[in-house]
Amino acid sequence: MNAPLKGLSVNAPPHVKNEKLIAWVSDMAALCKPDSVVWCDGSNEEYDRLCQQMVDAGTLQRLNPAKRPNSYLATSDVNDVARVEDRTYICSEKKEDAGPTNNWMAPAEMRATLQPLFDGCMKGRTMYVVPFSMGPLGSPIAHIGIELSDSPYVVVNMKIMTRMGKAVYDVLGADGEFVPCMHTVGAPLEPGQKDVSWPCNTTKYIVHYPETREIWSYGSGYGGNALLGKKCFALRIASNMGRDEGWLAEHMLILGVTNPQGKKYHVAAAFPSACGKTNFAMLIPPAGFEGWKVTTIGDDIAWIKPAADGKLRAINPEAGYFGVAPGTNTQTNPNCMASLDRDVIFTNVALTDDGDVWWEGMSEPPAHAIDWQGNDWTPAIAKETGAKAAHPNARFTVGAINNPALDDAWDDPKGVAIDAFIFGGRRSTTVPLVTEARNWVEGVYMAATMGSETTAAAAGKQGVVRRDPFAMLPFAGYNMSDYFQHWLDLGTRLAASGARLPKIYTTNWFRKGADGKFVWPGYGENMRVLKWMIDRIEGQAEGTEHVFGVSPRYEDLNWKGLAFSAEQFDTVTHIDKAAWQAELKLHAELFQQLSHHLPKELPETKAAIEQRLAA
Ligand code: SAT
Ligand code: MN
Repeated sequence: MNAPLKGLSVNAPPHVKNEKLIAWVSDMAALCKPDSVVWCDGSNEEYDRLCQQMVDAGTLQRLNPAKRPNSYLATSDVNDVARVEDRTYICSEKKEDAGPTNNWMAPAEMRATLQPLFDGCMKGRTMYVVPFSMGPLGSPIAHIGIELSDSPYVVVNMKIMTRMGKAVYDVLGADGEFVPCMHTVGAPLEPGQKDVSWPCNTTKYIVHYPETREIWSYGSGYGGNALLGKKCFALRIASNMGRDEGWLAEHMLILGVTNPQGKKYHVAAAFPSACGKTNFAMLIPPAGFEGWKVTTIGDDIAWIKPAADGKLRAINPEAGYFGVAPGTNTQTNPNCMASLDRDVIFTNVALTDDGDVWWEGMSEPPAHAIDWQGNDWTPAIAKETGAKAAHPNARFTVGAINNPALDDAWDDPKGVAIDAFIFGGRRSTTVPLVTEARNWVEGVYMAATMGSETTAAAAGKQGVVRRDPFAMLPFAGYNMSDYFQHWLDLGTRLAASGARLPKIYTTNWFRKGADGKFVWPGYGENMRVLKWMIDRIEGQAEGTEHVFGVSPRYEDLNWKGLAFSAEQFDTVTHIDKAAWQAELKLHAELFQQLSHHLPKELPETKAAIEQRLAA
């Protein structure tokens, strides 16, 4: 519905009954001064129309329908290819509530900074009103957001990534709550000015006001900077809601695993961005695991609320996957490749001569392609210049319903009961393949001290180890130490209610051998580790206790169907005393940085590990 602006009237359609929403849209339209306001309905017609409009504008290219039906390629500006963590702010009233791991500015100061940037920022453009539910519509675990954006790319991605559309207004009603998500690419058009294919601004701000639960994003059209339901709402704002209301918003995939007897378990696993969460969530059990089944509930974010029975019930607040393309292939993730057969928006991959897509690690390189920056690309050029066909953070956006391994309960408003948590970092040394925490506190310690080598998902240098507590470093919307406390408190509360707490594990699939190559085969073979965890939950598997937990011995894993020697197993599991002494120094540095409100249980656990290490 295209509503030309008359004064400040934004012509809300009759099914929008929420006065607060209408007033906010009017205020924002007055501030941003778009040419028109469009209230999105989430229909397929709307999706098709906007995609066609972007094809005409050069933002999207339609892929060959014979190869990739109903799919598009978007290529972004070179300065807009990843999340910008140094431009991301948590603007709580008090600095200490944002904590030392977040950029902070006082809300009043930030509002004064953003005001002139947003003033007239949508001139010459359309402001889209995008209603969405994070989580199944009407689920007691779900929440509603409204994103205002001048990017049609954002609208079509939000349709795939969330439950987006008219039905949200029925749940919202006349006085329901919503999180206001304000987004602009920050590229107003003067009358007659020709648009570019990927408008954005070199100035970028990704801003969260936790107390008033607002998001303001300026200058980027890419991924987590612009699809505000994802990291901004479902993690940074929702972590604040969770702390206040006693639940968890986590950077976790959720999977179901069913054993040959038909018994089903649910696991939530946290890994930093671009560390294989989508692969793990879509894992296909390898040879030797006949009768086992893994199903996907979510691949990136989990909202977890304690139910009346003391169980932790989780939903995936999203409805699609915004996954990393490079490295994805029919060996590493066959279910993902099948999901991408049709109905996909690819961003920053290469275009082949037959109108299909290609990225590094997908298959044999094509003889020629157009790279993500629009240049000719051939294997020879790549060899000579190192040019990548696809950007390392190239993405696909696809609906969960395309996933052949989608769990039957993925859309269940009640969520699924979590049996285990996994925390996994990307470490080439030191951290063993898998360790079970002996209790909740030890598990929280493992998660809190997790380190990981950085990836292309965020702008900046790749491959340096940084502490990434709970894989939430760029996503925790409040003081990290208070977040640790929230986890500890939840454990105490659940235990007091007599509930059986989920077990907690850490994993590291990424240890390298002397030759610099990964030793653990990963992908489907991770099932061997997953089964050990399930057996532990059932009290049916042994392990060996060491300084910071329990790990399997070689004979505790099922090796049927895989040639992996005891020596190789030792390379990925052995605990090097000197390396751990150095590692614990890094934990000490982290605790120093987080000393404000750091729960005492964490240094106590560290002291116990040190004692065992010294013994
Ligand atoms: O760009 S996103 O933030 O959505 C992807 C990621 O970092 O996992
Ligand atoms: Mn992520």
